[in-house]
Amino acid sequence: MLKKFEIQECSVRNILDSRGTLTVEATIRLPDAVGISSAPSGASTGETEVKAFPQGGALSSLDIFYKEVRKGIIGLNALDQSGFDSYLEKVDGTGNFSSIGGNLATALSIANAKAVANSLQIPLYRYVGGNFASRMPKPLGNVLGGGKHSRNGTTIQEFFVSTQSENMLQCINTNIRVHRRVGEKLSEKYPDISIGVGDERAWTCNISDLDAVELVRDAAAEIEHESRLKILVGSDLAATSFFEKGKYVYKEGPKTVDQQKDFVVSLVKDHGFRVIEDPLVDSDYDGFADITAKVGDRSMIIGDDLYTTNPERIVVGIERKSTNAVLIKVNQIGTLSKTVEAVNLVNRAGWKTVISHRSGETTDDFIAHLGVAFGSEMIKSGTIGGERLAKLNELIRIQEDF
Ligand code: 2PG
Ligand code: MG
Repeated sequence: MLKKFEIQECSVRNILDSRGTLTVEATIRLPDAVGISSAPSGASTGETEVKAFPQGGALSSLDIFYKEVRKGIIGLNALDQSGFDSYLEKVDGTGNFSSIGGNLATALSIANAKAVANSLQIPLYRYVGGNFASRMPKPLGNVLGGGKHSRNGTTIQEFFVSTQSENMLQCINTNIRVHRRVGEKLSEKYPDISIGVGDERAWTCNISDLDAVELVRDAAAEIEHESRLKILVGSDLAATSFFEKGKYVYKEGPKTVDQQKDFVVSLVKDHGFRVIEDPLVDSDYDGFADITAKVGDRSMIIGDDLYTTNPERIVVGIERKSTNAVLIKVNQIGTLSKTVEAVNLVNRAGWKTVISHRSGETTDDFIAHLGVAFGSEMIKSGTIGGERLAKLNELIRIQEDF
């Protein structure tokens, strides 16, 4: 092993995420470089994602780290990312990080990659993506929503937009213009209803899901007309969160499974939605396939809770043609190596990846780098808010390299 990449020291601490919830930040020290990273947390977490924290929560991740994990990391070869990640899996020993916590694993895994990139004096996207990483993902930003990200919002978790321009600043700024227009339209149309923002700073307001569909669609069309840029509209239904006893229970009333599928198809066919995430409960691989067969030629159909970035679940989805795209979140699976395995499977199937933030974020910008490294079609990272703009502004900087 080159002495340059031998891990000298490793430490972790609790920091706070954008919801004010404790999470974990890790530091890896090499002889000539340091890597620091922190892990975000979800609110609408998938059933099959790794456990973010051990029993006892974020505080006990620290105890476990200093008692059981740290010693084995010191002396490892940081350049051997898969060896590093295998050690984390081995020391956890449960297969779902429930003993050390997926957020501890994620922070360590990414901190290790950052330390190597810093030591090599190249950006993280170049280290992970190699010489051929050259594609900038298009920002996908949440403008209106509800679900588990706010109270009394829509049943559907997110309505989002993605401006299609080669200029990153223009993409980000135009998504923000749609966000602003959605806010203006809400106050014009519903002067008596209070308006707030959810965890990701999308607007939230007690209106029906169908009213939200129309409002976002119209706001995007106006900004599309004004900016002369193509704007894709879509939605993360996060349907598992309102699936109860075989029905999709909207605040306006329940829908049967067939009605839900028809509704989603009409979002694409009648309302022009071009990005659909988690339209059905996260066990219904075949239902997803029905929707993909009907409108997958016109729209991205993305699995998030369906796959939880888990290679084994992605293989099943590919076999059943469930979707044509996969949402990628490192802390759903816990290590960079497993994430890369997931991305490679998706790419080999000819599908698209969308790298994503979590609803509770830190200011770490590593997903901006991974989105470029993976050649992702889009990066889902909100529209406004410091922790969201940390990623988006980093993409503006990265674009200067191309
Ligand atoms: C999602 C994410 C991010 P959470 O469902 O895609 O928007 O939400 O982090 O709460 O799982
Ligand atoms: Mg989702």
